Amino acid sequence: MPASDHVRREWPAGWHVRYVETTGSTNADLLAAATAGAPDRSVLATGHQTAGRGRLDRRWEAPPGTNLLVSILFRHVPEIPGDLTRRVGVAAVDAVRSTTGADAVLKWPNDVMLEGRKLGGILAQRATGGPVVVGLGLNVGWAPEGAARLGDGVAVADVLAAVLAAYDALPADVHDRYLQLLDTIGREVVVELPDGELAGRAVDVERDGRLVVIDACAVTHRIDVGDVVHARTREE
Ligand code: BT5
Repeated sequence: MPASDHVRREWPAGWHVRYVETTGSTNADLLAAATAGAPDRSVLATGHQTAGRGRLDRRWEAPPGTNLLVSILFRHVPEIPGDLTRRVGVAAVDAVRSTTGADAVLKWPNDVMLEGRKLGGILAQRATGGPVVVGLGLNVGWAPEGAARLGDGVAVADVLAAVLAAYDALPADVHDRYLQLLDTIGREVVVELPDGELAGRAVDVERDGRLVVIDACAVTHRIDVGDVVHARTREE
């Protein structure tokens, strides 16, 4: 996102948006800022990350000035902290739809997907003392091999403004909307777990965020952490 886009823009009320040209990771910066007293709904966007993080210590890649790279600090943490992550995921999908018309969806737990390819990812981390930082990377002008992007005609700052506005417009209880947007439900999936693999049908997500999968022996599994591969087309 060019700095000029940030400076001239009016952001939705109540969000404290800051932009830096380059940094290590906006999540890491905002976690530090949280400890130093940054206000609720602080938003840090950058044009470039030198150490962008994915989940499970993976990397998040984007060349300078191409994509949305942003983190949001939430001081009011709900009973189920994962609700914040799901809210940002739903807001990201709504923002993509409103700014481009593209039919984005979610893949469990919080990947933003376009036509079966990853368009964006979310990483939530908890700061010392409880506040939560939710980071969103969304491919606008660039995507790695096999991933999706929105395209050159889309302004990164417009997408960020749309994400914040969409977040403001969410219902108090976002669970049903999350389930509606979640392309994973009803699909045959393979879940890559920290200690192996599980194949089965994804049938639900519980309120605490766990994915419910029924395997071939009709055993029900509830999964906290994993990567889902959609094995074949959903049977409607
Ligand atoms: C995620 O992790 O999807 C969470 C990504 C969160 C990134 C944001 S950017 C702002 C904030 N600051 C940070 O430091 N992070 C957050 P995960 O599900 O683990 O996906 C990571 C994997 O996706 C990598 O191992 C790559 O295979 C792939 N990947 C990396 N960059 C990508 C990109 N731009 N688009 C699609 N896939 C990518």
